[in-house]
Amino acid sequence: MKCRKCGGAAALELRRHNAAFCSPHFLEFFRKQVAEAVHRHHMFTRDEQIMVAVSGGKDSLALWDVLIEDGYQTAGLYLDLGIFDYSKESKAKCQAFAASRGQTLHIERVAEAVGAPIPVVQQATRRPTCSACGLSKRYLMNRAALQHGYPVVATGHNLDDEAATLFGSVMHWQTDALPRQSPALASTHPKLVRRVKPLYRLSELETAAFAFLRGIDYIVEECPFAKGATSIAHKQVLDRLEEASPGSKHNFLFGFLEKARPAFEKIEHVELLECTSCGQVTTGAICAFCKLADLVKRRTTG
Ligand code: Q46
Ligand code: ZN
Ligand code: ZN
Repeated sequence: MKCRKCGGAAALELRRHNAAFCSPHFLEFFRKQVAEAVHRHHMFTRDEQIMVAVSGGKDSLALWDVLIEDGYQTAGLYLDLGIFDYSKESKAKCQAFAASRGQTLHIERVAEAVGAPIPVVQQATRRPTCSACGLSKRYLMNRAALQHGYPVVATGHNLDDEAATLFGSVMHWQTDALPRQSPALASTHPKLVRRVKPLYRLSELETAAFAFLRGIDYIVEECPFAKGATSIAHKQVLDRLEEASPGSKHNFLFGFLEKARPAFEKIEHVELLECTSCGQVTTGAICAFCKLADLVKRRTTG
């Protein structure tokens, strides 16, 4: 197989693009896809400070690497979920990455904000671990960005993640989730920062290859709670489709973004209020995060 660009020996075949690249041209392809995402969705400018949410995994560290190399002003945000050794190791990877590139890494401890680490939160609430975890992550990302003055948070969600989330929302016809499925969510309130996903055009395999070729030291193990998550089952279904017909994930996600999403967008108009307890944006009187923290407090003390 030959590189599409230079005709040299290809290191990687991208079936959905019907192309193969040598290592340098794959890195170039990857960076161009990120630049295209940033440009197309007006994600951020070179004058803005970008907060990159990093988990220590390949996707978020690959994203941070691309943005640093491209000359953007960035800082990392690591959310310490308190999930046993997984959190310790992933934090160490983020700290080492930030130090090696001379970048600032902000760290937020979930245990401090919610009152307990995620495994204890799960026991206290008896709800699926990922639901309390996801809620806490979204809340703390926004709060940290506001506190430190970043107008935008970038996350490492890739094409596989986005296609799986869309699949889950469609499976259950969560029509309120569909308009929020987007590579870039604008700020709709002074206390909500923009949220962007510059890797949405790149597959998990491609980010893994990029991280490997760039020599990024990331945590390979997944969060121990990921195993039972339904999103994994959705990913497996899509993997089988992709295997049989390369480009399926891309067509599913991009077709939705271009053709279907606008229809759902129109029906979403919710009034945004400020939580009477913490001041963050919510649709009720007390935000879901404060309710969670209150529940954890009641169930873990007393
Ligand atoms: S960290 Fe949290 Fe994920 Fe672990 S508990 Fe679930 S949501 S799987 S991306
Ligand atoms: Zn080449
Ligand atoms: Zn609140």
